Amino acid sequence: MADIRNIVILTGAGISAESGIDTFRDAGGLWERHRVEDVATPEGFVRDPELVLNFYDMRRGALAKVEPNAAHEALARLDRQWPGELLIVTQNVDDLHERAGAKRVLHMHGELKSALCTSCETRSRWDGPMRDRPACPACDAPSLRPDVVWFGEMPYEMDRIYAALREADLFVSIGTSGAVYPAAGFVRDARELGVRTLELNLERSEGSHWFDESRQGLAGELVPQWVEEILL
Ligand code: BJW
Repeated sequence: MADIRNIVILTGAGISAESGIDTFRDAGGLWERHRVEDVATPEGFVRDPELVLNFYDMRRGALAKVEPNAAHEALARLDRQWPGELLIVTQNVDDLHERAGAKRVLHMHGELKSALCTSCETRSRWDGPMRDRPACPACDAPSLRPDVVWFGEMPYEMDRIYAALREADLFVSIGTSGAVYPAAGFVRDARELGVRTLELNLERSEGSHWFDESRQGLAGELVPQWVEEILL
């Protein structure tokens, strides 16, 4: 590991599963109980805003009942102690990386605790519900939507992510099925750039064969083990 200086870590729903947050595509996951087209597309929001606002109000409210787990804690420790560049790119809209203490975190699919105004496009910190159509803190219009990235929308800060990948020596993917692009393509982007790649996931994912190494198990066990190894 002595030759590794810069690290990009991609996290997905699997890292928060042991905290009690549902994943999307596992048995019993969110997409078994809610139609993606209804709750995670701009068209679904236009069709039935109340359904979508309720879905995200429910998930925002559930955040108060969960805590970061050993995997979030281990990444926060890595963030504190790693002397090189480090970027935790999370697809998750929860705030568990931050609550564990990680600072170098980028939410490529947005955040539950953020509101996006469809009138003035301002992003505002948001803790409460949205179903009662509160006013935008910036322009006062009752036009807030969840500040999350739905299918067909552009994820946040792609330039910064690709810049970090270009400078990286190691790319680590944790708890993601590799079913959703562009995140699912990062492993191939990394390989083309000559970056070493490691997957930590409960089971082999759709893109496991692209990784130099793939370890299977619970994030709460695999991530602390890997952090111990890399900090040695
Ligand atoms: C554990 C564990 C434990 C469980 N320990 N592991 C055809 C081909 C290619 C692309 C497309 C295509 N048609 C359309 C597209 C584009 C589309 C896409 O990818 N579609 C696919 C369905 C094919 N993508 C988009 O539209 C994106 N935008 C876009 O592409 O813009 C254009 C662009 C072009 C070029 C460059 C850049 C941009 C936007 C995607 C937005 C995704 N949004 C969501 C909802 C966000 C808000 C919300 O949370 O509600 O993001 S969908 C959902 O999936 C959410 C997640 O972030 C994302 C990924 O899911 P994730 O995290 O991988 O969860 P799961 O459940 O799938 O997997 C969990 C894994 O954990 C499993 O493997 C378990 O085994 C494991 N696990 N417990 C360790 N304890």
